[in-house]
Amino acid sequence: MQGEDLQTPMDEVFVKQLLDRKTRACARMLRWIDDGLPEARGLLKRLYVHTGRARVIGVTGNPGAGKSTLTDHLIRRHREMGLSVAVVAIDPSSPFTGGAILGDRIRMQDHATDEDVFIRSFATRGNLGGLTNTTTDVVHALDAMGWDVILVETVGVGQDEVDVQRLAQTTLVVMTPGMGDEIQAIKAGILEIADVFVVNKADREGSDRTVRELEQMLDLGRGTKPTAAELRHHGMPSRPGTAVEQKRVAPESWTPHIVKTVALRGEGIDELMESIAAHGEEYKKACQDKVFVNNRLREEFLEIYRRTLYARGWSYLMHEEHLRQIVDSMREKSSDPYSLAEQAVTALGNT
Ligand SMILES: Nc1nc2c(ncn2[C@@H]2O[C@H](COP(=O)(O)OP(=O)(O)OP(=O)(O)O)[C@@H](O)[C@H]2O)c(=O)[nH]1
Ligand SMILES: [Mg+2]
Repeated sequence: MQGEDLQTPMDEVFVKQLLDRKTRACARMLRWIDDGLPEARGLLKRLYVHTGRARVIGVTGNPGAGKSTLTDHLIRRHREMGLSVAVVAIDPSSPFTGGAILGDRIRMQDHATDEDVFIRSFATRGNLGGLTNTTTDVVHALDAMGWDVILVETVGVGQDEVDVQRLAQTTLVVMTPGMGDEIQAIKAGILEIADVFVVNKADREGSDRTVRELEQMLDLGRGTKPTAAELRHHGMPSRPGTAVEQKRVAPESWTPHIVKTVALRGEGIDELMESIAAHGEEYKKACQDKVFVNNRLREEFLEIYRRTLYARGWSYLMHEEHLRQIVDSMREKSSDPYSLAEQAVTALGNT
C-alpha cells in the first residue's frame, strides 16, 4: 500500500530531497502539513518507514517561563555535539502571548546561516481537543528527514502538554519561582508528564522554595499513587472505566529530575543537558521492553486514528446538502440529532 498517493517521478525527486534534508523541501513539506493538504498525508505514508531515529525533546511550561531561551541553549549545545537540530514551536493562538513569535524570530537569526538548524513556528494549535493538531505529523516528517534532535516547544495549557509527552521521548516542564501556592494548584497532569522539571529564572527570589515544593510533591505522588506498572500487575487498566485506556508512555523507573537554571545567563544548562542525557538512556533501556514500545505505538496510532475519523466525518458534513437535510429533520422534529449523528457516521462508510 505504500506510496499509493505518489506515483510521478516528480514525487520521487521530492521524497529524495526530503530524505536529503534539503531546507526548501523541508519548509514546503511542513507548510503542506500545516495547511492540511492531502499531498502531505501521501508523503507521510512514504516517510514513515524512515522515522524512529530522532531524539525528540518536548519543552513545555507556562507562557513566558523561558522555554524559547532554554531552547536556544539546547540548540547550541546539541550543535556543539555535531548534531543537527530542528525546532518546532507551537505558538499559542492567544493574542496575549502571541508576541513570543517575534521574540523567537529574533533569536532564530543567530542560527539562520546554519543549515543544520531548522526552526519553524506554527500558529495553529490543537483546538477541538487536539483533533486538528498536526504536531505528530510535523515530528514524523522531521524525524524521517534525518534531523538528529527535534525540540518541540509548546505552551503548557490545556491538552497540549499531554500530547507533547506522547510525542517526545523526554519532556521538560519549565517552571518559574514565586509561584508559591499556585504550584499546588498545578494540574496533576503536568506533574505526570515531566521527566525533568526546569526551575528557570533562578535569579529570582524563591527558586529554592519552588524546588522544595516540587520535591515534596514528587514524594507525595510516589507514596499514594500506584504506578501504571503496579496496576497492570494487578490486572487493572491504568484508567478504569475507559474503553480505550491511555497507556503510560514514559519509562517507569525514572524519578523526575529538578534542575535550576538562569536561561538568560546560560546557568544550569550543563546540569540540564546531563539530566536530558540521563533520561535519554533510561528511555533507550525502556525501549528494550516490547510492552513499552507497543504502548507508545498504540498511542501514536490512536491519535492519528482520531484525526482521520474527524477529518472524514467533517468532510461529509462539508457537503452543504447533508447538513441542510439534517437541520430540516431537526426543525420538523421528523428525527432527532442523536439518530441523525449516528446515521451520518454510518453514511461515512458508503462514501
Ligand atoms: N530573569 C530572568 N529572565 C529570563 C530568564 N530566562 C528567560 N527570561 C526572560 O523571560 C522572558 C520570556 O522568555 P521566553 O524564553 O520567550 O519564554 P517562553 O516560555 O518561550 O515564552 P512564550 O513562548 O511566550 O510562552 C524573556 O524576556 C526572557 O529574556 C531567566 O533565567 N531569568
Ligand atoms: Mg517561546
